[in-house]
Amino acid sequence: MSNDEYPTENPAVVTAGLPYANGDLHIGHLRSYTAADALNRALNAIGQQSAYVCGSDMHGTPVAVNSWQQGVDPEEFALEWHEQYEETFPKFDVEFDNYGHTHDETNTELTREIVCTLEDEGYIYEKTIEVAWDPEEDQALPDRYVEGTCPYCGEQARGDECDEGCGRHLEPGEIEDPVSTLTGNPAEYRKREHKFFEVSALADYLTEFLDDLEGTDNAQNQPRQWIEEGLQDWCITRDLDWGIDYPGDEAEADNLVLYVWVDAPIEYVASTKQYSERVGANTYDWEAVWKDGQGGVSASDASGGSPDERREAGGEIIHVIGRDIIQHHTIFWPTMLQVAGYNAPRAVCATGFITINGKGLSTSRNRAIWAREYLDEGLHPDLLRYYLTTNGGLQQDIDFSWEKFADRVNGELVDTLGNFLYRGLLFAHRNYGGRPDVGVSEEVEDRIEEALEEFNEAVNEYDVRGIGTAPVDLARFGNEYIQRNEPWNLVNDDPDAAAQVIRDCVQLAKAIAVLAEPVLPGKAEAIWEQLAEDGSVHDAALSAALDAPPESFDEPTELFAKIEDDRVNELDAKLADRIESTASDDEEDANEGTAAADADEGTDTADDGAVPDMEPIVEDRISFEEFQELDLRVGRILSAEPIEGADELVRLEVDIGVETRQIVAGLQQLHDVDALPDTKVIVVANLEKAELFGEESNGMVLAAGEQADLLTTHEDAVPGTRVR
Ligand code: B3M
Ligand code: ZN
Repeated sequence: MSNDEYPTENPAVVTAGLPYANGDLHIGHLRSYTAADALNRALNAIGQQSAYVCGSDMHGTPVAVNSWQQGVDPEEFALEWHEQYEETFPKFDVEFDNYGHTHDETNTELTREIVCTLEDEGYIYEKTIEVAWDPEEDQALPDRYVEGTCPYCGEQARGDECDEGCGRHLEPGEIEDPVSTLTGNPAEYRKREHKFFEVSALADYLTEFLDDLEGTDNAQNQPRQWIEEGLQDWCITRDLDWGIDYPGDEAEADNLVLYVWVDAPIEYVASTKQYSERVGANTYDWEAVWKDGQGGVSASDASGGSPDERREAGGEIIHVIGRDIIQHHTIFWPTMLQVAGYNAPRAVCATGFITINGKGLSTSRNRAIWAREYLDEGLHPDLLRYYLTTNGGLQQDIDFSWEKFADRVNGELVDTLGNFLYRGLLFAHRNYGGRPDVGVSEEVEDRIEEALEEFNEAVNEYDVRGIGTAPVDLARFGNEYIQRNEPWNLVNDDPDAAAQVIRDCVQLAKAIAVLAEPVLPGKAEAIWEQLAEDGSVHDAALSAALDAPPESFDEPTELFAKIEDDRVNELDAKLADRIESTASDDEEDANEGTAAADADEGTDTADDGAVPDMEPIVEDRISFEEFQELDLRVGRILSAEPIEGADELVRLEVDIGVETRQIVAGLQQLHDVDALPDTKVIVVANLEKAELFGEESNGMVLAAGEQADLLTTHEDAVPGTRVR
């Protein structure tokens, strides 16, 4: 790793993608905000100075279209949502050091300043392009004002993003067969002059930047592919009256506003600046983070120096985002920062998506778990924080169901964590009035040290799941330790031994509190209080895990309660009712019917009539949910080589978008091995790894029948696309 380990000498900033101020928050949002919050808390715990900043994204068509639909002024509309977010985040203990918004003065000024620098540095040019136009409304149709077909993958796309297909950013005019979302009319094209940022001139810089970038693999691999395919310049203005005006001469700027993706990430800087101004630069210096150590460099100096050199002088910038906005954070944003003379991000961590009961989260269908509704159910925020951050790695998709949620809460938080703490502390209180007066045993001290080391490693690897499971793993050890030593049998016969075991449990409880703080901040504070500790666990350093807890404390209470089956059923029924009453179900049912019919037809095509040697269809049906557990991806074979000594096997390198896999497949006799590279295949990505002829096989390539007829795709689905 070319970067220093955390904690470093430099201040860090953790950011989370800005929510568009246009609707209720749901678990899709909360996933990123809780992960980034946990990461920031964990960085602080290991001694890294770090601030967590964010803000509402007020501009762009996501706000303009929604406010227009409701007949309200976009500013008023966005501010209302902004205020609601400010209230909601703390309820989930998502504790920003600063939460601003993109329409405030700090961001507006900084954005104009940065755009002027891009101009001064010669990276902005004007070009006449054709933009979509609604003839009836006689207005331009930027971004979400049009829908059409993605030119890259053929899926239905929404304005500037292919949200249901390949996920790419779409430039104005790129969407095919555009239809106005205002009137439903096919859009026309009009010529308009727009400003472009010359991203294509920065390909070498970006390649170097990506080599140093930390975070999740997808945030490095996807942009590499885009660079390889050739970077386009980026249109940074829109014909819209909601946004930050393009700076400079009014007449020249011709009523153009900046594209929302210009001013949105600048809010990361603006929000850090506001924090710094509030607490004072001596406490936290935004310029030390975003500009070079000495308070910034001029833009012309900035183009020199590798990203690594520049970053080392500045702070540790860590972005946590959803995977649909990788392109904005690894192509557009770093090039803007570079030309404007700001430091490069150190890490981009891109989280996977969330499905609900196996189906895509859909706000319009009401298929979501809403933040407010979750709280209204009286469920503790830490439960959801734990579920969302530890369900899988950051990159993995999460399928939420109340049943799975309850299983994890009951198994890990109630049975393991809560059970250990309650039995250990209750025994301690009843028999010793608190902590027995002996030292911690070597075994337990070593185990705690090991847990702290693992936690430190997890932080350094941006492994939020590892951060969250650390306290549960320690509690698991605690349960096993108490069970193995049976202090209840020792109290009378061997009081010293009993005191030792309980002393160890009390220390484990304290270590658990410290380790739990990032993901379970509310519950960690409750453990801290049960131990009668001074101050707050939120200020405790990791090393406090080994300091002796107070000698006396009160009788503990149970920290977690089981979520019973009845409650799960009730929550499920409410969710189902809600989705149903939001209608649009008819349409979905119809679609499902078609899919089933297609599958039936499929079995007929094998032969005309008689179906020799066909395996009968397996009788046992699986649920849609079970099917969804298969992670099938489009892959592209990069290389294929026969494996020596194995007549049938070939070793494939397969690009599956998020990463490249080595897969061993029995294709040698049935295919021309040299012709395999570049073939698109379907890969079972979450199959257990296997070893074949000493070679690791990490996944499986799907093929039909004796001839291993490889499954492929017929359109342009890019590697990594999920097959459903
Ligand atoms: N407002 C929301 C999204 O596309 C968008 C993020 C901005 S981050 C600078 O997920
Ligand atoms: Zn697409």
